Amino acid sequence: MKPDRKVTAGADLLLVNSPLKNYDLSPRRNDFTLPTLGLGYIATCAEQAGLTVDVLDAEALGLGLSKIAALINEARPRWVGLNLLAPTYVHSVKLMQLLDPGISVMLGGHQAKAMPRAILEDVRIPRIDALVLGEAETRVPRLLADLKTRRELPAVYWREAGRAIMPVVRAKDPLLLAPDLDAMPLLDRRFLQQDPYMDGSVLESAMVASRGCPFDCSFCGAAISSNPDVTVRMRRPEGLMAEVRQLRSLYGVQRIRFVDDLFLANRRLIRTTLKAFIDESLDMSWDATGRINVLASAADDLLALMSEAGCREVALGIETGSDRLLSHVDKKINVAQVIQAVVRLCRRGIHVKGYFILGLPTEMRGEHQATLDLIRRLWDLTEGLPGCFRCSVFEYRPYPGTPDWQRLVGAGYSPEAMLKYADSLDDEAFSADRDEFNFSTGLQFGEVPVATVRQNLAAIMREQRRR
Ligand code: B12
Ligand code: SF4
Repeated sequence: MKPDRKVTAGADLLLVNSPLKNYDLSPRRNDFTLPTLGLGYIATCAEQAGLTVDVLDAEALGLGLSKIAALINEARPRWVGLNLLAPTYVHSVKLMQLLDPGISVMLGGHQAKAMPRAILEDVRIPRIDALVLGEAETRVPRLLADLKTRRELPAVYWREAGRAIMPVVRAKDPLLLAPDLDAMPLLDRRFLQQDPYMDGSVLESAMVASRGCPFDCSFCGAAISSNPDVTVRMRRPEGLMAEVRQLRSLYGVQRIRFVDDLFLANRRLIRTTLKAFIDESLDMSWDATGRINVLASAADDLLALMSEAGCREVALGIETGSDRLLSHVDKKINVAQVIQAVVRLCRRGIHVKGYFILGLPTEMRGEHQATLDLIRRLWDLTEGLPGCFRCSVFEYRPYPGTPDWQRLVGAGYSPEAMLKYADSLDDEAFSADRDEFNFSTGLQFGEVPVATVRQNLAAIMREQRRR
């Protein structure tokens, strides 16, 4: 815990990020996780509305369930709010069973949005006073102020007398579902456990520059077809720069990590934003996510502008080395574009982190090998360039609320089996910093057996580490 932070007693709302594992049973091996920005934003907005709020990031703190429950019950907030994600759901359920029955329970996050009815009908959960779908900053303060408003608020459900109550309420005010990012207060970092964070000798903070994604990648919980309520919004450069300046002046932050899906994909706003960075002359660097299709064909002067504006590393979803699979997952890119984008960025001195998925549904052996080959090829092609290429490889896991989910259910996979996780590898490739991604459903979705997927994943990450 930050040394000066204790869980606030008697708060209106205590937001809890459930841990990925029950750390009562074995200690956490990571010492860093990105901050829970979503919970931080809800807390910032609720506090501004005059409520007392706290955030307990149990993953960052490596807390086990009994310890979390003890902290909550001792602090006795009026409400507890839990951020449900597929792999942490089971822990959240256990946690709710340990809570003092006098504490009201609010649920939200991607899993709550993906399967609200199943959650409301999950008899293992003792009580659900509000389940909020989607971005919650504007609705949570209203719920806390007066529970009766849950009948008037759009996309808020609950359980009453053992029954799921899911009224259809039209959003009279569109901001209730998609808050105006430029009108929102700047994120109060006191609510974040490990942010700013000292990465080696550089003080780093995470930021969100946009929300929503117009793409429809089949494995992704942010895909547009699964989130028809989400409008794509990019923060205006003035607001972004105000936050950057604040991070610089309050904490001395030297590097920003934009964690949103598409910081560099918005062709309309990106130039103005980059120019704002340059005009501020803040002497800060930043990392961001981008899209291959945009960066492969971007004008040279845009790449030059990125570099001048302090861009250090771009994270790109490459996913696979097979054009057929790229098309199957609806990635809207091809391997030639991947190579073009990576080489162009590295030539400019911008590092690239490529995300890859092994074991995607329908992946054939040759396609699996093509992904491993593409990683090695990108290492070779960028050897000696001013920017470096590195890979971050994951085993495929299907999540509810993704376009893949229905396809897989239709293909005969059971939802229960797809949501059952076990730790997967005991390998140095997964030591400490990647432990949070080291779990698996154990299900085979392509031609390559799961054991081989895991072996190859560990081997390529070991190779990456040695480089
Ligand atoms: C940055 C990020 C991370 C960061 C930070 C995670 C965090 N705890 O916030 C890191 C790298 C640590 C991470 C880890 C994981 N992530 Co992640 N992550 C993201 C990413 C790219 C952006 C999240 C973000 O900050 N969005 C901006 C904020 C403002 O939005 P938000 O977090 O969604 O929060 C809003 C609403 O969801 C809602 N809300 C959220 N929580 C709550 C709680 C309550 C009570 C209420 C009322 C509302 C509410 O209100 C918030 C404000 O508007 C998303 C993709 C995406 N576009 O969402 C994936 C995503 C959320 N991650 C995902 C997953 C699976 C994980 C991991 C489980 C990965 C893993 N290990 O396999 C872990 C979980 C770690 C943990 N428990 O902390 C999935 C979730 C799918 C699902 N159905 O569960 C997503 C959608 C990506 C995907 N694969 O499709 N992640
Ligand atoms: S993987 Fe990236 S581009 Fe694709 S839908 Fe998800 S956030 Fe959008």
